[in-house]
Amino acid sequence: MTTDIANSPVTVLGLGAMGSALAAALLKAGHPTTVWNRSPEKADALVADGAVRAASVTDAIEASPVVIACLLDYPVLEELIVPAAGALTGRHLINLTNGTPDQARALAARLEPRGIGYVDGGIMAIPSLIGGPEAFILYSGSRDAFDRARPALDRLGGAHYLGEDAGLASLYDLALLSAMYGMASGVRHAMTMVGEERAADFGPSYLVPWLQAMAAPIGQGAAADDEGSPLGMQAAGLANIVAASHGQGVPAALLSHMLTSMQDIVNAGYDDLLPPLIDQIRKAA
Ligand code: FVH
Repeated sequence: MTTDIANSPVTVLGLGAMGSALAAALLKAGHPTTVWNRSPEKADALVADGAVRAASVTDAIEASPVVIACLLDYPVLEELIVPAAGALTGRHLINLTNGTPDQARALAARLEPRGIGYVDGGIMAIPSLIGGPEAFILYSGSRDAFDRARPALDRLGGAHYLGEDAGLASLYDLALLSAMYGMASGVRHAMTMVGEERAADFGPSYLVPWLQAMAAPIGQGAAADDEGSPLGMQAAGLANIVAASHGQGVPAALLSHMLTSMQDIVNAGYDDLLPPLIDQIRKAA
């Protein structure tokens, strides 16, 4: 199928929290939208807004040149689309289901010989942000499929194409999520240190502005912790955080681990934290 797909039909497979948000954004932008979900009642609100409910995965695929899948995981995705691969031939599959780089590459290798343009995507947003300025989505895989689907993908959030390697979007997605979980664990630790009664003020007044300020240098190519902050000074400060955490009755396992590795790095005479830290993490793995 080689039609120009600007404002053309799009199918969404999977209407969980995220798939429903994607379909709603496409409908709002005026794309004729066909939807399919295992539990069909999840399509009710979208159908009321103009979506077409398909009776089967194959019917859903056949309705549109671009098929967006947003399911729980790869086993579910494969269980649904592999039997319907014949219908997918000549169409473009944009897979926004979370998975690993290897899963994405393996699926691309299975589908591409069948004439299916495969693009893997990593959604960097929560459902309520889809279609808004804060949402962005990473894509990699078939450039042709990405270009053809682009008008629809632009409706979902900023579209960033990373290259023909189908695993790259997943790699970046999971790396970004790992940073988010690292930050979340630090936030929980900080909140526990100050205690429940102070957390309501501490969070918005101090923690959020502090994290925003510390993120800014990363955007300029520097690690948040390297500018004007010698490692020896940081190691001493980290030891104080560990001691204060213990003083507050808060276990500091993660920080103790960081302190040990930072002290090792200082003792070894490094003045740049990142390369030896990456080496240490790789060795531990
Ligand atoms: N929600 C989020 O904030 C994140 C943001 C970043 C990207 N993730 C990924 O998006 C995928 C879908 O996430 P979701 O939030 O829509 O997840 P659920 O609401 O749990 O919906 C899951 C859908 O998968 C369907 N499903 C599950 N098992 C099966 C199965 N055996 N056969 C067919 N479909 C299945 C489920 O159907 P139903 O339960 O409604 O019948 C939903 O459509 C995910 O990869 C996130 O990591 C979201």
